[in-house]
Amino acid sequence: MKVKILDTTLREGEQTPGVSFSIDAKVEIARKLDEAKVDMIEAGHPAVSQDVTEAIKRIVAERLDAEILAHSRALITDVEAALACGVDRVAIFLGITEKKLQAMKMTEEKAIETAVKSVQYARDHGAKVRFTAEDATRGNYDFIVRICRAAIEAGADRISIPDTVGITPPNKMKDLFSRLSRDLGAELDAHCHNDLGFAVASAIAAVEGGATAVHTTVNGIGERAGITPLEPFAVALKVLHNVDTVDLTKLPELSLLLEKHSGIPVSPLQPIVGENAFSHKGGVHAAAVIFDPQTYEAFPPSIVGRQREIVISKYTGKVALEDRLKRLGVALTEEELMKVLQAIKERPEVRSYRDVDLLELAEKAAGKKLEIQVPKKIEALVLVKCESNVYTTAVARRILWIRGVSKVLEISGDFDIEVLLNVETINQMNEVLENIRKIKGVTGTNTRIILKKFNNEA
Ligand code: HCA
Ligand code: CU
Repeated sequence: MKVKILDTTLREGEQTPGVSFSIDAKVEIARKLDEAKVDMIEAGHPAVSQDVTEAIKRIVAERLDAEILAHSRALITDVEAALACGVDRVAIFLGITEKKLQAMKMTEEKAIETAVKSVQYARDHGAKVRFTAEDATRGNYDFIVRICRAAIEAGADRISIPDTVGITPPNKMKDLFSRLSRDLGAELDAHCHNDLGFAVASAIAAVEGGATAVHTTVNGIGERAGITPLEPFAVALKVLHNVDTVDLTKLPELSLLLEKHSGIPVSPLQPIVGENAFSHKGGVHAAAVIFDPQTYEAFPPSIVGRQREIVISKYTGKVALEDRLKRLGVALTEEELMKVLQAIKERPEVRSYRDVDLLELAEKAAGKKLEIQVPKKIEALVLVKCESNVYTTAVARRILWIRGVSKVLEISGDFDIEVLLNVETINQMNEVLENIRKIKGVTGTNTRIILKKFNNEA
C-alpha cells in the first residue's frame, strides 16, 4: 500500500481562526515539511491576498522535493493566479451538494461545465490538476461520479473527496472510497474534517477503502475543529498497516514549529506530540512498563524520536521508585524505600519529583549522607531571552526536550525563560547551551553555574 501525504497546514491551516503566518514562517514550515518528506504541500489559495500569493511563489522558488500546490476555485481568474505562482499542481474545488449548487445558481450541467473549463485551462497551461468535489460526503453519489469523471477526462489526475463538515464515520468513509475507486479508477485524496472527532479514524478508513493520498495539517489545525493531524495519522498508518509515509522522528519538531507560528498550544494529551503522550503515572502502569514497556504502550516512543517517562508522584509505587533510584545509583533497604514512598505520598501537592528531590528524600530516609555513585553533577541556571514576537511557551517546551535540562520556567523581567541544567561535564553543558541557542526565536542566553544550594522544603 502506498499512501501520499498532502500537507495543507499552509492553506487549510491558515484558515484556523486567529492564525496568520508570515511569509518567512510559511517558507520555514514548508522546508520542515519537505525535510519530513511529505509528498505534496498545499501552499495556499492565491486569490485570498497578495501575501498568500507571495508566500506560494517563495515556496516554489525553494525547489523542494515535495510537489507544490495552489488551491483555486473553479474560476479562470483563480486558476490564472495559481498558474502565475509557478506551482506544480492546481487544486480546483467546486461545491457539489444540491444546496451549494442552488446558492451558486448552477444546474448540475452548468457545474460540470464550470469544472471542466477550469480543469482544462490549468492543464492547457502545463499544470497538473486535482479536482475537489467539495462536501462530497453529503453530495449525491451519481452526480459526484459524473462531475469527477468529467474532470478526469478534462485532465485531472487526482480527485479529492472531502468530508467538509466532518460528519462521516469511518465505516461509511471506507465504503464511499471503495465505491469511488471502483467507479472512477482515479487517484483519490481524502480530506477529513474533525467536527465529530473522526478525522484520524476516517482518514485511515478512507485509505483502507482505496484513497491514495490523505490531507493533513500539523497539529490538526484548520477550519473549526481542524482536519486530520499529520502526527497521529502517519503513526497510525505505520502501526496498523506498516505503511511508511513521512519521517516520523521529525514530527515533534514540526509540531513545536507550528505551535510557535500558529500561537495555538498543543494539549499535553495530544497523541504523539503532547507532553504526556509517553508518560506513565499510575503505580500499576509504571511497574508494568518497567517490566515490559509493551504492557501499556501501543508502540515505542522511539519511533517518533521521543522517550518514555515515568512520573514520580503520589501515585508512584515501590517498583517505579526503586527503579528510578537505582538508575541514580542509590540502593535503599526495603524499609528506607517505604519511608521515601511515605514521604512522597504525604505531599500530594508535588506533581512530579525531580532526581535531586528524590536523592534528598532518600538521604533523609537512610538517615545519612548516601554514597551516591552517580557522577558529580554540574547544575547551572540559564536565562534565556526570546524575540518579542515568538510564542515563549513553545520555546520553553522545546528547551524541555533537550537532554540535560531538568526544569524550565517562564519568567518575567529582563529574560523570558529560566532553565535548570543538570549535566555531568562542562562539555555537556556547552552542548546543551548550543542546543538552546539554536532554537528559532532565542536571541541570547546568560548562564550561571550553581555552587551551593540551600533548600527550605521539607
Ligand atoms: C475549503 C474546502 C475544503 C477543500 C478540500 C480540498 C473542504 O476550505 O475551501 O480541496 O480537498 O474541506 O472541503 O477545505
Ligand atoms: Cu477543508
